[in-house]
Amino acid sequence: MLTYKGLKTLPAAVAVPSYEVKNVTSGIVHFGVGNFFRAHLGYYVDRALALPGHEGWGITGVGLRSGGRSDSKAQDFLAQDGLYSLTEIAASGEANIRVMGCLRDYLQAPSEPEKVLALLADKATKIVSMTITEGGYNIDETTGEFRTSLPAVQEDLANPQQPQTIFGFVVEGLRRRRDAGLGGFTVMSCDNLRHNGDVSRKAFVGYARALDASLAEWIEQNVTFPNAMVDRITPSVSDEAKVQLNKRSGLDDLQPLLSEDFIQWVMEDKFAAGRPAFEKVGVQFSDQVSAYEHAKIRMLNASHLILSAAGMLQGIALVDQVLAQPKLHKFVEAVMDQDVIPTLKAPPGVDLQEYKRTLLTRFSNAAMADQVARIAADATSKAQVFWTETVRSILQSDRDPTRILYCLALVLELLRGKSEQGEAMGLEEPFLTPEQLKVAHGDDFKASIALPAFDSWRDLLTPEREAEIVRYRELIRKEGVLASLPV
Ligand code: CS2
Repeated sequence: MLTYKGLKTLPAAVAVPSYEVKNVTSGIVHFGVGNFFRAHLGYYVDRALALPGHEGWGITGVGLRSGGRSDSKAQDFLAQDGLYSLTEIAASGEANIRVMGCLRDYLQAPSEPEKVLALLADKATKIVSMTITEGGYNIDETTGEFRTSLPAVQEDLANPQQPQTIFGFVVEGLRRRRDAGLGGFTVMSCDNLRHNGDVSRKAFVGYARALDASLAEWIEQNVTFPNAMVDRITPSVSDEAKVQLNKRSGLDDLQPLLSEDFIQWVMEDKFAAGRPAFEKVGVQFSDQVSAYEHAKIRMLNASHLILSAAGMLQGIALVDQVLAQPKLHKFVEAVMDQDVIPTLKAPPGVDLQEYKRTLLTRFSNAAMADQVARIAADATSKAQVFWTETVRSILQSDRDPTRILYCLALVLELLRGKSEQGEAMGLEEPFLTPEQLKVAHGDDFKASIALPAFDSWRDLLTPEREAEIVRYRELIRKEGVLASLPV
């Protein structure tokens, strides 16, 4: 097993931390210790820990769930002294393997809530970061406000000292800091949202305001919420893939991780309580983050969702295999060329055509074996976050709306939950109510267009456009995805 003690005797091809892992303490608390976090923030922090004077910037991970896989993950992290291996594989097949020492502790919030709160209130904690998914910020996409009506939020508001949600934990931690005369920290979202810092501010301050207006004001003054664009394709690792990764590395890692070799993080330099020298390890600081966010979300994530919806319907499991179909390749490229790029402002120094070509190469990286099911999960939140600006720009202009209307039909067919072969897909839609799920699975085309997921462009859906979406749905069902693609 991978442990601190065994670090010195690992296979030569595996890079190990050049810093003394044992001396590292936590300055960052991260909620949502998934694969993306471990391959992205974990990667940058691991590099930063090798810089002089950085031993206070380790990470304590916090899991918000307990039971089943959450428990076994927690046990694995603790058994391995927080160490894990990352295998990066380029589209060319070239691999690079390293052991990361950045994760210094792991807490499960449901069973150790006091420990989590004490850590948040500790002055050593300077950054609280999170990967809680696009839908996890509990923002009403139409009003842009935090939804206090959610039952778990209501419970936290009624018992703020025994929180269950991330909002409850972070705000109670901040209350304790304020009462102890300490300063705030930086709340750093690492999720794929447009303006993820601004959205986090809305969420955390919105929750605090519902609890205590003066605390909300203190948070506004003492906590910063930098916006950031995060990027690295990080597939899920099946048990079989774990065996393969360990075979390749020669390690016996309980939680081996795989990612592409590409990585990017563009962030605003707004840190309330200091930060590692991230600029020395490849992070780009910029005051024009939103241009990068828009390009990444509207090109990468939006295309990913198209490929995944198509793949799920076709019964093709992997992104590179979906893209290998020339018609789908052509369609995704046409959406980027004709619907996205013309309505997008290029980030400084970025050529969007070049960016598109790089994306297509990244998507075609077969070694990732990136699962369409991973990307299709929570498609209703993702479609809103990744597609809204493109859908609105096209439907508001006199450009041809064909491809966009087809994409809307595609996502509705995905939500129906049945592949072209008639098989149930087992979709994960954590934010749909049982009634909404019933509508999504059903055959009433009009009712499904009325789902709240379509609210962000509802005003632009004329009866003709709705009829076009329905027509495409019928066509997809009759002829299948490939034959019905408008290319
Ligand atoms: C994917 C992302 O889940 C998704 O929707 O598009 O996880 C994607 O792999 C990352 O954003 C890449 O940076």
